[in-house]
Amino acid sequence: MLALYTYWRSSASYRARIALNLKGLEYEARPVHILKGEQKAADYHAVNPQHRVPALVHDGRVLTQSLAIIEYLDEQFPQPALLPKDSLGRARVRSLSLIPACEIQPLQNSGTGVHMQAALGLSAEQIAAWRVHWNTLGLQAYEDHLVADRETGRFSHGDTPTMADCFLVPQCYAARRLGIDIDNKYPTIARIEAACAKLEAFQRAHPDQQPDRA
Ligand SMILES: N[C@@H](CCC(=O)N[C@@H](CS)C(=O)NCC(=O)O)C(=O)O
Repeated sequence: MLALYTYWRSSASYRARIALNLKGLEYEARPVHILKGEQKAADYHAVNPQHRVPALVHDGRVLTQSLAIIEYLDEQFPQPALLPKDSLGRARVRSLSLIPACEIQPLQNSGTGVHMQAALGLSAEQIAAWRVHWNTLGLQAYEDHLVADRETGRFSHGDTPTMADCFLVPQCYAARRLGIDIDNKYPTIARIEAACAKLEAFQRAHPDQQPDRA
């Protein structure tokens, strides 16, 4: 049995939803409304003491951190593979995935914004500019990798979706919400995002398709 603690607009939850769908796995969605603070409630603390989504439950065991969740799914349910067979390929896919995971999303996270406002007194406009800054830097680096590397194909790594695409597409969604012009600034990312959008696994994972959509 699989269940996913998720929030419709959470980019980290969106990554896990894509991976579950690519694997063809059915799961129970357990919404956690992070803007209402439900991630800090005592019952969710027992699930994830870090108070973040997503969290995956598989046969009674809880996993946290989207990258760990996706790698776990790839090991438990190997087909279709989301990581390449070769070490260099796996390193490249992890490296691309970690750009959104480590260099962008933590800096744009809702909890980060709340703290910047409370601790530093920053305005909504200043926080939005901060988020645009880190999205722009990270996406430019991702684009430059795609352009430079011969492994780039129809998707971020080769001609089938990998874990990197599970991270890229939600980051594009977040960047577009911030008004970043992905189509003109990052044409290779835009091409891959469009290829992903044609696949049902990505369509079903989209925030607009989630039962807890506001
Ligand atoms: N590194 C974590 C990030 C998880 C994360 O930051 N989730 C956000 C939503 S995208 C969250 O739960 N934020 C709630 C908060 O900061 O209070 C992962 O990849 O799973």
